[in-house]
Amino acid sequence: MARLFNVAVAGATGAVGNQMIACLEERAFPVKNLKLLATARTKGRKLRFMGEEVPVEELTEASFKGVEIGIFSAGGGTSQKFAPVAAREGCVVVDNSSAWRMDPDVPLVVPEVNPHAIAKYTNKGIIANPNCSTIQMVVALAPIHREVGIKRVVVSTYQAVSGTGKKAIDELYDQTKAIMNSVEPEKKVYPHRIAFNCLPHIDVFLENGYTKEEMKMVHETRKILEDDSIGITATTVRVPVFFSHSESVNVETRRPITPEEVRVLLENAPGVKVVDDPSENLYPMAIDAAGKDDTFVGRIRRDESVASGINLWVVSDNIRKGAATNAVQIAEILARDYLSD
Ligand code: L14
Repeated sequence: MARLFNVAVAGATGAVGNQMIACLEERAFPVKNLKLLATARTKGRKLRFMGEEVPVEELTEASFKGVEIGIFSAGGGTSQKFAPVAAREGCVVVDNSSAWRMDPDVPLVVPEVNPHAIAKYTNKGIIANPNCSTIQMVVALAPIHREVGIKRVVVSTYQAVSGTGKKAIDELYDQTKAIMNSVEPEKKVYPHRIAFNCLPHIDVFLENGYTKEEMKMVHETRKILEDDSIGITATTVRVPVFFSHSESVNVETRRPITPEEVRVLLENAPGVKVVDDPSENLYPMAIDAAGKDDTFVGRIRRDESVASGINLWVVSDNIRKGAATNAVQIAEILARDYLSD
Protein backbone atom coordinates (compact mmCIF):
# COMPACT_ATOMS: atom_id res chain seq x y z
CA MET A 1 0.00 0.00 0.00
CA ALA A 2 1.11 3.56 -0.72
CA ARG A 3 2.62 5.42 2.20
CA LEU A 4 0.39 7.80 4.14
CA PHE A 5 1.50 11.16 5.56
CA ASN A 6 0.84 13.28 8.60
CA VAL A 7 -0.36 16.55 7.13
CA ALA A 8 -1.08 19.94 8.69
CA VAL A 9 -2.98 22.84 7.15
CA ALA A 10 -1.96 26.18 8.69
CA GLY A 11 -4.55 28.91 8.21
CA ALA A 12 -7.21 26.22 8.01
CA THR A 13 -10.16 28.52 8.72
CA GLY A 14 -9.47 30.98 5.87
CA ALA A 15 -10.93 30.95 2.37
CA VAL A 16 -7.81 29.26 0.93
CA GLY A 17 -7.34 26.99 3.98
CA ASN A 18 -10.90 25.68 3.62
CA GLN A 19 -10.24 24.97 -0.05
CA MET A 20 -6.96 23.22 0.77
CA ILE A 21 -8.83 20.81 3.05
CA ALA A 22 -11.43 20.22 0.31
CA CYS A 23 -8.65 19.63 -2.28
CA LEU A 24 -6.86 17.11 -0.04
CA GLU A 25 -10.16 15.22 0.19
CA GLU A 26 -11.19 15.56 -3.48
CA ARG A 27 -7.80 14.49 -4.78
CA ALA A 28 -7.56 11.63 -2.27
CA PHE A 29 -4.25 12.86 -0.88
CA PRO A 30 -2.58 10.04 1.13
CA VAL A 31 -3.35 11.52 4.56
CA LYS A 32 -2.67 9.50 7.71
CA ASN A 33 -3.59 12.27 10.12
CA LEU A 34 -4.76 15.80 9.33
CA LYS A 35 -3.98 18.60 11.76
CA LEU A 36 -5.85 21.87 11.32
CA LEU A 37 -4.06 24.94 12.62
CA ALA A 38 -5.18 28.55 12.94
CA THR A 39 -5.00 31.52 15.29
CA ALA A 40 -6.17 31.17 18.89
CA ARG A 41 -9.32 33.09 17.90
CA THR A 42 -10.73 30.12 15.98
CA LYS A 43 -9.53 27.41 18.38
CA GLY A 44 -12.22 24.84 19.14
CA ARG A 45 -13.98 25.28 15.81
CA LYS A 46 -14.42 22.05 13.85
CA LEU A 47 -14.05 21.51 10.11
CA ARG A 48 -15.12 18.48 8.06
CA PHE A 49 -12.56 16.21 6.42
CA MET A 50 -13.40 12.79 4.97
CA GLY A 51 -16.69 12.65 6.84
CA GLU A 52 -15.16 13.54 10.18
CA GLU A 53 -15.16 16.66 12.33
CA VAL A 54 -11.57 17.77 12.86
CA PRO A 55 -10.97 20.31 15.65
CA VAL A 56 -9.01 23.45 14.80
CA GLU A 57 -5.95 23.80 17.03
CA GLU A 58 -3.96 26.91 17.81
CA LEU A 59 -0.84 27.29 15.65
CA THR A 60 2.19 27.31 17.98
CA GLU A 61 5.87 26.40 17.82
CA ALA A 62 4.94 22.93 19.09
CA SER A 63 2.36 22.25 16.35
CA PHE A 64 4.67 20.44 13.91
CA LYS A 65 6.00 17.52 15.95
CA GLY A 66 5.45 14.42 13.82
CA VAL A 67 3.98 16.42 10.93
CA GLU A 68 5.58 15.51 7.58
CA ILE A 69 3.90 17.97 5.20
CA GLY A 70 2.61 21.41 6.21
CA ILE A 71 0.46 23.36 3.78
CA PHE A 72 0.37 27.01 4.82
CA SER A 73 -2.02 29.80 3.96
CA ALA A 74 -1.88 31.89 7.08
CA GLY A 75 -0.38 35.13 5.79
CA GLY A 76 3.19 36.27 5.22
CA GLY A 77 4.07 37.08 8.82
CA THR A 78 2.93 33.70 10.09
CA SER A 79 4.82 31.88 7.33
CA GLN A 80 7.94 33.91 7.94
CA LYS A 81 7.89 32.84 11.57
CA PHE A 82 6.50 29.31 11.50
CA ALA A 83 7.74 27.76 8.25
CA PRO A 84 11.32 27.49 9.58
CA VAL A 85 9.98 26.16 12.89
CA ALA A 86 8.09 23.44 11.02
CA ALA A 87 11.10 22.71 8.80
CA ARG A 88 13.31 22.21 11.87
CA GLU A 89 10.91 19.46 12.95
CA GLY A 90 11.42 17.73 9.58
CA CYS A 91 8.10 18.97 8.17
CA VAL A 92 8.26 20.08 4.51
CA VAL A 93 6.27 23.29 4.08
CA VAL A 94 4.31 24.24 0.97
CA ASP A 95 3.72 27.93 1.58
CA ASN A 96 1.06 30.02 -0.13
CA SER A 97 2.20 33.40 1.20
CA SER A 98 4.55 35.81 -0.54
CA ALA A 99 7.13 35.51 2.28
CA TRP A 100 9.45 32.94 0.71
CA ARG A 101 8.70 33.11 -3.01
CA MET A 102 11.72 35.11 -4.10
CA ASP A 103 14.19 33.48 -1.71
CA PRO A 104 16.82 31.99 -4.05
CA ASP A 105 16.99 28.85 -1.89
CA VAL A 106 13.25 28.27 -2.05
CA PRO A 107 11.71 26.69 -5.14
CA LEU A 108 8.68 28.49 -6.59
CA VAL A 109 6.57 25.91 -8.33
CA VAL A 110 3.71 25.48 -10.77
CA PRO A 111 3.54 21.72 -11.38
CA GLU A 112 2.60 22.05 -15.08
CA VAL A 113 5.60 24.35 -15.66
CA ASN A 114 8.60 23.58 -13.41
CA PRO A 115 7.93 20.46 -11.32
CA HIS A 116 11.69 19.68 -11.34
CA ALA A 117 12.26 22.67 -9.02
CA ILE A 118 10.54 20.78 -6.18
CA ALA A 119 13.82 18.87 -5.68
CA LYS A 120 15.25 22.05 -4.13
CA TYR A 121 12.90 21.71 -1.14
CA THR A 122 15.91 20.21 0.67
CA ASN A 123 17.59 23.66 0.90
CA LYS A 124 15.22 25.07 3.52
CA GLY A 125 12.41 22.54 3.82
CA ILE A 126 10.15 25.12 2.15
CA ILE A 127 8.47 25.20 -1.27
CA ALA A 128 6.65 28.39 -2.26
CA ASN A 129 3.31 28.50 -4.02
CA PRO A 130 3.22 31.46 -6.44
CA ASN A 131 0.78 34.35 -6.47
CA CYS A 132 -2.64 33.50 -7.94
CA SER A 133 -2.31 35.87 -10.91
CA THR A 134 1.16 34.54 -11.71
CA ILE A 135 0.10 30.89 -11.62
CA GLN A 136 -2.63 31.11 -14.24
CA MET A 137 -0.51 33.33 -16.48
CA VAL A 138 2.51 31.01 -16.51
CA VAL A 139 0.33 27.94 -17.13
CA ALA A 140 -0.70 29.66 -20.39
CA LEU A 141 2.69 31.20 -21.21
CA ALA A 142 5.01 28.24 -20.59
CA PRO A 143 4.07 26.28 -23.75
CA ILE A 144 4.55 29.43 -25.86
CA HIS A 145 7.85 30.26 -24.18
CA ARG A 146 9.14 26.74 -24.83
CA GLU A 147 8.13 26.85 -28.48
CA VAL A 148 9.20 30.30 -29.67
CA GLY A 149 10.61 32.20 -26.68
CA ILE A 150 8.87 35.14 -25.02
CA LYS A 151 10.46 38.55 -25.25
CA ARG A 152 7.92 40.72 -23.44
CA VAL A 153 4.57 40.44 -21.66
CA VAL A 154 2.06 43.21 -20.94
CA VAL A 155 -0.63 41.98 -18.56
CA SER A 156 -3.69 43.59 -16.99
CA THR A 157 -5.62 41.62 -14.41
CA TYR A 158 -9.26 41.65 -13.33
CA GLN A 159 -9.06 40.08 -9.89
CA ALA A 160 -11.77 38.63 -7.70
CA VAL A 161 -12.28 39.77 -4.11
CA SER A 162 -11.93 36.22 -2.72
CA GLY A 163 -8.13 36.60 -2.99
CA THR A 164 -8.30 38.98 -0.04
CA GLY A 165 -10.27 36.46 2.01
CA LYS A 166 -13.65 35.85 3.53
CA LYS A 167 -14.08 39.39 4.83
CA ALA A 168 -13.71 40.80 1.32
CA ILE A 169 -16.27 38.33 -0.06
CA ASP A 170 -18.67 39.62 2.61
CA GLU A 171 -17.78 43.22 1.78
CA LEU A 172 -18.69 42.89 -1.91
CA TYR A 173 -21.91 41.10 -0.97
CA ASP A 174 -22.89 43.62 1.72
CA GLN A 175 -22.04 46.69 -0.36
CA THR A 176 -23.95 45.35 -3.37
CA LYS A 177 -27.00 44.67 -1.20
CA ALA A 178 -26.76 48.06 0.50
CA ILE A 179 -26.59 49.93 -2.80
CA MET A 180 -29.50 47.97 -4.27
CA ASN A 181 -31.49 48.95 -1.18
CA SER A 182 -30.42 52.62 -1.33
CA VAL A 183 -28.47 52.24 1.91
CA GLU A 184 -25.04 53.84 2.35
CA PRO A 185 -22.49 51.01 1.83
CA GLU A 186 -19.79 50.46 4.45
CA LYS A 187 -16.06 50.14 3.68
CA LYS A 188 -13.93 47.90 5.88
CA VAL A 189 -11.50 45.98 3.70
CA TYR A 190 -10.64 48.08 0.66
CA PRO A 191 -9.85 51.81 0.72
CA HIS A 192 -12.73 52.46 -1.68
CA ARG A 193 -16.06 50.89 -2.51
CA ILE A 194 -15.59 47.71 -4.56
CA ALA A 195 -19.25 47.13 -5.47
CA PHE A 196 -19.91 48.47 -9.00
CA ASN A 197 -16.33 49.70 -9.17
CA CYS A 198 -12.77 48.78 -10.27
CA LEU A 199 -9.72 49.51 -8.12
CA PRO A 200 -6.28 49.60 -9.80
CA HIS A 201 -4.77 48.65 -6.47
CA ILE A 202 -3.90 45.16 -5.16
CA ASP A 203 -1.60 44.72 -2.16
CA VAL A 204 0.49 47.78 -1.21
CA PHE A 205 2.03 50.52 -3.32
CA LEU A 206 5.82 50.47 -3.73
CA GLU A 207 8.41 53.21 -4.32
CA ASN A 208 8.38 52.66 -8.10
CA GLY A 209 4.66 53.46 -8.38
CA TYR A 210 3.68 49.84 -8.98
CA THR A 211 1.76 47.73 -6.50
CA LYS A 212 3.40 44.75 -4.81
CA GLU A 213 0.97 42.47 -6.67
CA GLU A 214 2.22 43.87 -9.98
CA MET A 215 5.86 43.34 -9.07
CA LYS A 216 5.10 39.81 -7.83
CA MET A 217 3.87 39.01 -11.34
CA VAL A 218 7.11 40.36 -12.83
CA HIS A 219 9.57 38.58 -10.53
CA GLU A 220 7.69 35.34 -9.99
CA THR A 221 7.05 34.80 -13.72
CA ARG A 222 10.77 35.11 -14.48
CA LYS A 223 11.68 32.74 -11.66
CA ILE A 224 9.16 30.06 -12.67
CA LEU A 225 9.99 30.28 -16.39
CA GLU A 226 13.68 30.36 -15.43
CA ASP A 227 14.38 33.28 -17.75
CA ASP A 228 15.29 36.70 -16.39
CA SER A 229 15.45 38.16 -19.89
CA ILE A 230 11.65 38.29 -20.26
CA GLY A 231 10.31 41.84 -20.03
CA ILE A 232 7.09 42.00 -18.04
CA THR A 233 4.84 44.89 -17.05
CA ALA A 234 1.62 44.47 -15.11
CA THR A 235 -1.43 46.44 -14.01
CA THR A 236 -3.45 44.57 -11.40
CA VAL A 237 -7.07 45.58 -10.87
CA ARG A 238 -9.66 44.50 -8.32
CA VAL A 239 -13.09 44.02 -9.86
CA PRO A 240 -16.45 43.23 -8.26
CA VAL A 241 -16.24 39.49 -8.95
CA PHE A 242 -16.37 36.86 -6.19
CA PHE A 243 -14.29 34.03 -7.69
CA SER A 244 -11.78 33.69 -10.57
CA HIS A 245 -9.24 36.14 -11.89
CA SER A 246 -9.30 37.18 -15.55
CA GLU A 247 -6.24 38.49 -17.37
CA SER A 248 -5.59 40.28 -20.63
CA VAL A 249 -2.14 39.03 -21.65
CA ASN A 250 -0.20 40.57 -24.54
CA VAL A 251 2.81 38.52 -25.53
CA GLU A 252 5.65 39.51 -27.83
CA THR A 253 7.51 36.39 -28.95
CA ARG A 254 11.13 36.01 -30.05
CA ARG A 255 10.20 33.99 -33.14
CA PRO A 256 6.93 34.33 -35.05
CA ILE A 257 3.96 32.16 -34.15
CA THR A 258 0.43 32.21 -35.52
CA PRO A 259 -2.74 32.25 -33.41
CA GLU A 260 -3.56 28.82 -34.88
CA GLU A 261 -0.23 27.44 -33.66
CA VAL A 262 -0.81 28.94 -30.22
CA ARG A 263 -4.26 27.34 -30.14
CA VAL A 264 -2.81 23.88 -30.89
CA LEU A 265 -0.02 24.34 -28.32
CA LEU A 266 -2.50 25.34 -25.62
CA GLU A 267 -4.98 22.61 -26.52
CA ASN A 268 -2.22 20.13 -25.75
CA ALA A 269 -0.90 21.93 -22.67
CA PRO A 270 -1.43 20.41 -19.23
CA GLY A 271 -3.96 22.27 -17.07
CA VAL A 272 -5.22 24.40 -19.96
CA LYS A 273 -8.63 24.42 -21.64
CA VAL A 274 -9.05 26.51 -24.76
CA VAL A 275 -12.46 28.20 -24.97
CA ASP A 276 -12.30 30.28 -28.12
CA ASP A 277 -15.16 30.47 -30.55
CA PRO A 278 -16.15 34.11 -30.99
CA SER A 279 -18.77 33.21 -33.61
CA GLU A 280 -20.67 31.44 -30.80
CA ASN A 281 -19.80 34.12 -28.20
CA LEU A 282 -17.54 31.58 -26.53
CA TYR A 283 -14.61 32.84 -24.44
CA PRO A 284 -13.43 32.16 -20.89
CA MET A 285 -15.46 33.81 -18.14
CA ALA A 286 -14.95 34.04 -14.39
CA ILE A 287 -18.35 32.54 -13.63
CA ASP A 288 -17.53 29.43 -15.68
CA ALA A 289 -14.01 28.96 -14.32
CA ALA A 290 -15.14 29.20 -10.68
CA GLY A 291 -15.05 25.81 -8.98
CA LYS A 292 -12.73 24.31 -11.62
CA ASP A 293 -9.01 23.58 -11.63
CA ASP A 294 -8.15 24.38 -15.24
CA THR A 295 -6.78 27.59 -16.65
CA PHE A 296 -9.09 28.71 -19.45
CA VAL A 297 -7.66 30.56 -22.45
CA GLY A 298 -9.50 32.29 -25.28
CA ARG A 299 -9.55 35.39 -27.49
CA ILE A 300 -6.34 34.04 -29.06
CA ARG A 301 -5.43 36.53 -31.75
CA ARG A 302 -2.56 38.28 -33.42
CA ASP A 303 -1.22 41.54 -32.01
CA GLU A 304 -1.13 43.40 -35.28
CA SER A 305 0.96 46.24 -33.85
CA VAL A 306 4.19 44.18 -33.70
CA ALA A 307 5.98 41.63 -35.91
CA SER A 308 5.41 38.66 -33.55
CA GLY A 309 2.71 39.23 -31.00
CA ILE A 310 -0.26 37.35 -29.58
CA ASN A 311 -3.11 38.44 -27.33
CA LEU A 312 -4.76 36.05 -24.86
CA TRP A 313 -7.58 36.17 -22.32
CA VAL A 314 -6.73 33.89 -19.39
CA VAL A 315 -9.18 32.95 -16.62
CA SER A 316 -8.83 30.66 -13.61
CA ASP A 317 -10.29 30.12 -10.14
CA ASN A 318 -7.93 32.08 -7.90
CA ILE A 319 -8.74 30.08 -4.78
CA ARG A 320 -8.34 26.70 -6.52
CA LYS A 321 -5.57 26.72 -9.19
CA GLY A 322 -4.42 30.13 -7.96
CA ALA A 323 -3.85 28.84 -4.44
CA ALA A 324 -5.16 25.60 -2.90
CA THR A 325 -5.08 23.23 -5.89
CA ASN A 326 -1.59 24.31 -6.92
CA ALA A 327 -0.32 23.85 -3.34
CA VAL A 328 -1.87 20.38 -3.05
CA GLN A 329 -0.49 19.41 -6.49
CA ILE A 330 2.99 20.38 -5.25
CA ALA A 331 2.44 18.31 -2.10
CA GLU A 332 1.36 15.35 -4.25
CA ILE A 333 4.60 15.39 -6.26
CA LEU A 334 6.63 15.91 -3.11
CA ALA A 335 4.94 12.94 -1.43
CA ARG A 336 5.12 10.66 -4.45
CA ASP A 337 8.57 11.45 -5.83
CA TYR A 338 10.58 12.63 -2.83
CA LEU A 339 9.12 11.44 0.46
CA SER A 340 8.04 7.89 -0.44
CA ASP A 341 10.71 5.25 -0.59
O1 L14 B 1 -0.65 35.57 -2.47
O2 L14 B 1 -6.18 39.30 -3.71
O3 L14 B 1 0.56 37.27 -2.90
O4 L14 B 1 -5.75 40.65 -2.08
C1 L14 B 1 -1.81 38.81 -1.98
C2 L14 B 1 -3.02 39.68 -2.36
C3 L14 B 1 -3.00 36.81 -2.85
C4 L14 B 1 -4.18 37.67 -3.26
C5 L14 B 1 -0.53 36.78 -2.72
C6 L14 B 1 -5.48 39.67 -2.76
C7 L14 B 1 -1.75 37.63 -2.90
C8 L14 B 1 -4.27 38.86 -2.36
